[in-house]
Amino acid sequence: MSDDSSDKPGLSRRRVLGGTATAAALTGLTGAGLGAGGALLGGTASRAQAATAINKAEVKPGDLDEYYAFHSGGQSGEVRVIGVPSMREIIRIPVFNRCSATGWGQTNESKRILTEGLLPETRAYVAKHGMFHNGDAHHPHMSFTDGAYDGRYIFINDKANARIARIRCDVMRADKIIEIPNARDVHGLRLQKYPRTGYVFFCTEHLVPMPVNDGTILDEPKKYHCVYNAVDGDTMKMAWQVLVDGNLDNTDADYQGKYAFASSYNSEGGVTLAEMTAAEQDWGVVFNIKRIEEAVKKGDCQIWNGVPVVDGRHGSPYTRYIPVPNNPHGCNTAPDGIHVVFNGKLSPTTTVIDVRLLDDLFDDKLKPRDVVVAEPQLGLGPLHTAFDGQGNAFTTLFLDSQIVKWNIDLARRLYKGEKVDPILQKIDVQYQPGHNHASMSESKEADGKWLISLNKFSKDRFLNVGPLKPENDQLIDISGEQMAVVHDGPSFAEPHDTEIIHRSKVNPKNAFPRNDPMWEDARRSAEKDGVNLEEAAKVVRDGNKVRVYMTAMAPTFSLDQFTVKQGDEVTVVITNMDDVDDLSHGFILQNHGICFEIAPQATASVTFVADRPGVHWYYCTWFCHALHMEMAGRMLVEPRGV
Ligand code: K7E
Ligand code: CUA
Ligand code: CA
Repeated sequence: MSDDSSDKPGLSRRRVLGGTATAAALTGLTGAGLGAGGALLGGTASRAQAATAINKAEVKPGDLDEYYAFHSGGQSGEVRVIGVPSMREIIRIPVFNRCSATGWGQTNESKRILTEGLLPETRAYVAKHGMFHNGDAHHPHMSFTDGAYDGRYIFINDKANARIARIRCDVMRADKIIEIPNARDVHGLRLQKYPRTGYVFFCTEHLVPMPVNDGTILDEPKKYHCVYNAVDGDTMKMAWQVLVDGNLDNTDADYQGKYAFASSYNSEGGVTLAEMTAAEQDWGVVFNIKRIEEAVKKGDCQIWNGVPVVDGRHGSPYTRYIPVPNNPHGCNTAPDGIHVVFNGKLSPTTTVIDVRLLDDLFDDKLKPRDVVVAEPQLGLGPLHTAFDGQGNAFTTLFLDSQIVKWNIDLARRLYKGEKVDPILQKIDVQYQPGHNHASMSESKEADGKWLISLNKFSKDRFLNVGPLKPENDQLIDISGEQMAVVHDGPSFAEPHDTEIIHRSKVNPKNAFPRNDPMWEDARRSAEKDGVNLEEAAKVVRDGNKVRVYMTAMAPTFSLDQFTVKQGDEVTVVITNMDDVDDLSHGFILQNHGICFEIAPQATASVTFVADRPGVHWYYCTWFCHALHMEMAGRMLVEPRGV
């Protein structure tokens, strides 16, 4: 261990945990090293091996990556698209945030998507106090058909404001965002794998009064609840909720379309750290999808704010609670379609269940702990597990700052009493990993090539940028016997989760289809005004509302000026008639806080009040032509009363 260990993040984190965690959970914590800080090669991988791996990770200028990684953006509210193995950030997809470059959160098209799925009381709140411009995006997951990624959508949660979003992979834009009734947050999110997505499953994490949280119940935690949720991914409408005991954290689903799983770290139903860590064990919850669907159909549920809510607390036919030590976190289904891993967090173990035993569990032929088939001791702070599709698992050890590679079959044999060691290798990562993800890992096509470790601290790994440091997304070659770290990638607040998906699965378009539903509103308003969006160069006055229609075609806007009166509510609608690859235009209106992007063949619009008499230039923001600087025009605002 290095000599400056007193200020290592891992140790201070341990101190935090040490305050209230149970003695059992802390046994051995103080002896744990943080890993040899700065060492490129972890564990036992040889230097030669690592050099070959680094070679493999090189993507030469002009060459394309083999995989897309979709990173969540944490509290930045966005999704980022990364190329693997180069780890180059390729683009950002604004989702729950406000994006200055694209105008997401400002254009009428994005505002409709951001508001139409809000619950009535939230809509009233934002109408009064302004739009939410933040989100806490944790779990991006691509839709499945028959257990394989199908390239249609990425779904992602907003833990901050209880929303889930759907991103269309054909254009890499969010097209639906909904707020979840009866809850105050959304954390773990995974998708139905079979026969297809299908359901978007997700957890609510923080206990709140349900179904009404209006102040009539305040400091009475015994009356708080969490629910497990299913949304129909095609319609983005709530399908059902299941009331549970305790809280829920992360989730996953099986490959048979029968069961979904969630971890709970707060079986105690506590509201303080001390209460939430009081028990030695919490649980993993298994949800019986067929039974829940039947209950909804035959009405064995209550309707809370329009959602059928099935009572899945202890003793119900809809759930089973499997005791799991201790404040478990990640919940991961293996690509073998058989094993589900709950990661112990405060316990140095992961708990593995076998989905083939679940029918008997629900028929009460087995007890909850009978479906546990392995519980290997892996190291300190296991949070999440990824898989290589060859029977091996890779678990992040937050406190040890390591990834541990272990074999599921060996872990089963150890559990049965054989003298075997399931741990194949431990490798240091820098530092403190949360999620990890292996290429194609959450699908039946897991291919065991690359692993990304999303580390929460970068500390000394990059040039010092002041008190706020980036996270460190490390790329690890897992194709050989031994893992090797091959790349450090700084990233801004804060990828929690990622998916590495082969490029053959993702087929984005180079231009929007002209009839895209995204600007249906603009098209309808244009039709009413007798304007053809594709040829528009027209100002339509309607009382004090003015609609300005123009096209953008490098290097001109079809209107190089328009005149309005002070106080007019002005809507500028622009259609990009260029259909060349990579030819976006943009529109900035000076001194009005307005900027948005118009992708090839897209229409985008913004509405504002022209309350500043005078000359205001607008100009194109996306470099589009040698005469890009000249792609501009003037808005002339006549003073009121003229
Ligand atoms: Cu572990 Cu939100 Cu999946 Cu963070 S969660 S690490
Ligand atoms: Cu159009 Cu720059
Ligand atoms: Ca607990």
